[in-house]
Amino acid sequence: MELTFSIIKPDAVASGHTGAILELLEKEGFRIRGLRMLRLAKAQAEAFYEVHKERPFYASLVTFMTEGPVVAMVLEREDAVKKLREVMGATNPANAAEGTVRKRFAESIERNAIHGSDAPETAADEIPFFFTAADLL
Ligand code: FUP
Repeated sequence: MELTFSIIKPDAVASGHTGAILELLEKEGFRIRGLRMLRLAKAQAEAFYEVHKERPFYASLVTFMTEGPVVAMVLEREDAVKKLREVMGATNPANAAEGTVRKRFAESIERNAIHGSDAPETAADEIPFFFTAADLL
């Protein structure tokens, strides 16, 4: 079993899609090991997306990620990282496959409903941003 990290982003929480996304993830075989609703502080969003610091969309992405509550979660499944990326769909919802979270719920390449770690090493870095070992049940 593998762990991955995911965030239901402010667009999807505000539009009332939290429940539908959690249901889709559970139906795809993910077990929810940790779950928290929170509003990111600017410094938290900046740190979380530090890898994109030099990209032209960084400031706008940070503003978006702090505009309202998000739902952060730790998910467990066989091949969790790769499977979550499949279930999320392409970064740009215009390119996302039918049935994926982004095809169903994303508004744009920026307001794209969900984050998922892109590698097991990334998940190991991202999980401790929001969860301690004792939080994972
Ligand atoms: P992903 O892993 O699919 O979330 O995509 P990336 O790591 O490439 O990008 C992280 C986030 O940056 C995306 F979810 C949305 C945002 N982004 C933009 O706003 N514009 C872009 O051109 C690319 C990414």
